Amino acid sequence: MKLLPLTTFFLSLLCHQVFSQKVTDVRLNQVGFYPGSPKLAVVVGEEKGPFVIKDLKNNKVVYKGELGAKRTSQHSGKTTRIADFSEFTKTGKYKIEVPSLGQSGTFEIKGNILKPVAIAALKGFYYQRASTALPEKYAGKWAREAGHADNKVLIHASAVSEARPENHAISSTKGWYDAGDYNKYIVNSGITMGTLLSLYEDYPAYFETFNADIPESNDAIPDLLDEVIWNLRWMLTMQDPSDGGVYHKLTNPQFDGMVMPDKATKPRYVVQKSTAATLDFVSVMAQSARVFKAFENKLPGLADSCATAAVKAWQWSKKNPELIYDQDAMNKEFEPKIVTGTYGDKNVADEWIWAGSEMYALTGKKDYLDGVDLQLDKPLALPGWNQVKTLGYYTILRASGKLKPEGNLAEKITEILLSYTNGLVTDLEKQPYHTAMGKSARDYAWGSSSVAANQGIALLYAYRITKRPEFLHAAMGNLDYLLGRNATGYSFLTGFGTKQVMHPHHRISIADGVAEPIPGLLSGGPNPGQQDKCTTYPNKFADESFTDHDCSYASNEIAINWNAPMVYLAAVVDALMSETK
Ligand code: 9MR
Ligand code: 9MR
Repeated sequence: MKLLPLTTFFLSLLCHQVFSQKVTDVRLNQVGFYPGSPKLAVVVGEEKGPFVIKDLKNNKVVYKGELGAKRTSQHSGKTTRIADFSEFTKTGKYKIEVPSLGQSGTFEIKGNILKPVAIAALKGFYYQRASTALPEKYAGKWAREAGHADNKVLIHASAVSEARPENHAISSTKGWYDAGDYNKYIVNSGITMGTLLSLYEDYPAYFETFNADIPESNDAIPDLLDEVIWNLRWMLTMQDPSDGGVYHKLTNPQFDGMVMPDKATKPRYVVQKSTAATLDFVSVMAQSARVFKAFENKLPGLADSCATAAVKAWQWSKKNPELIYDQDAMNKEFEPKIVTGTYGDKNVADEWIWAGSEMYALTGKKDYLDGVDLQLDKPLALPGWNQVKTLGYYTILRASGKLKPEGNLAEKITEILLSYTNGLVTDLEKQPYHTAMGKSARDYAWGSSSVAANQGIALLYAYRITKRPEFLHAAMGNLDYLLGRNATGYSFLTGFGTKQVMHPHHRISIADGVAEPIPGLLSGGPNPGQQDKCTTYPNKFADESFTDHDCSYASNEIAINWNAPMVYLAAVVDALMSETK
């Protein structure tokens, strides 16, 4: 008799554990779907179904379906089956249940369902702003003091020029913190800005009514561009006025501790100039010059300043066509030694393609492409901080109507793009999560979430050109991946989903004393490299190698170059799905 309560206790503990583990075995986009979205959930394990959808209002079954055929993951060998409920279009809040197995997180079906996702992901950049306080009015419980004024940044010994000797102080305020750390890196700003500016150029109308509730929200410039300007102003300060070259980064010698920005007060430096940084700068300035021309009366002179900066940086690059940032070599020669993120790109052929394309699109002068190998005989390369040629391709495609490039340049680029995206949409019905993301184990590199998002963008360009629905649907599938339809069961965007990332490697989220991390930040995602050596990874399967622990900078950091394609993907899917509603 006496033992009974204890047995019951253990039994209920056991049940609870089994139940809470199984809950996550029914996986789907934990935010939800447009009425017209394809709607898939993935059931992990040997369970054969059927599945039901229950209305959260009254727990009544509103839809019944059968699970699809068995699929086997190429990464873990695990079994999955698809629950396809695309034909269910009724707005409301629901969960999926596989009676003998468990339930999914909750989700919603409604118009504009992903707009809050796009807005939060853009607002994530606001939370990354350096050199400013974030008042409660905009930052809510994540309000914080100003950090990193960066108005007295020192010239590192590697970066001296005649007018700027060692330890000379320059002002290099504003910009976004790169990631979980507080440094500001030009190379990574390059792709980030390129992605956000392209989003504006591709879908300007959508941003007329897109309010991220930032201090500039009422200023008659789209919030997307207001946010971009915060980093643009910083980037402009990173050019040495004497020769047009651009410093590779602005950084502490060593990473700060896990403290709030206002407590991180160690000296900061700009280090040597590099061709990768300078060409990325050219691209961003040329694209900004184009975009801000239309806002001349609100931002007098900005477009011209950007154009001038772009030309000067281009000229420097012509004189220094391959000056690689080699941090180890630099540290052998100069003090203090710099050990923060390197972004040490050893091949700048792709930076030349991007910069040449942006200058061409800005000026209409084809000579900017002369002498640049456009690599038209090579396959598409997915954009990443060290691979930017495709950003140039996107710009040529966008500008081709206006500029009419000679020969068949736009046709050729279209061919390269479609050959890549046709590959992405092939054999989806064999994939364990029915996503383009993860077909190849190589997709799971450091920052794999940005691979999913950038594949999504490529698919959206392909959709724009061909109007073939499978491209749009595969882009949406990758968005579903990011929001929970994946082998970890997590939604990778902080603040969203029933199984949220709570402990990103992000100094502000760690140090601010608020339980929830800063919202709208995209976690890096699975990375079997496990370079952080955290001991909390569940296993080494490529698609599961993720740990929601703040030790994990290799799988659970956040970064601006990952957030930008998230903004793009969510915003464009919302723009397109709201049109078709
Ligand atoms: O916090 C740093 C993170 O932003 C970087 O991505 C990562 C890799 O460069 O490094 C992190 O800093 C760690 C450092 O490399 C080693 N010591 C512990 C630091 C904090 O975890
Ligand atoms: O995103 C970068 C990844 O591709 C590299 O493999 C990794 C190691 O060099 O660095 C990542 O970038 C980090 C940067 O160096 C410092 N800030 C945090 C970035 C994201 O982890």
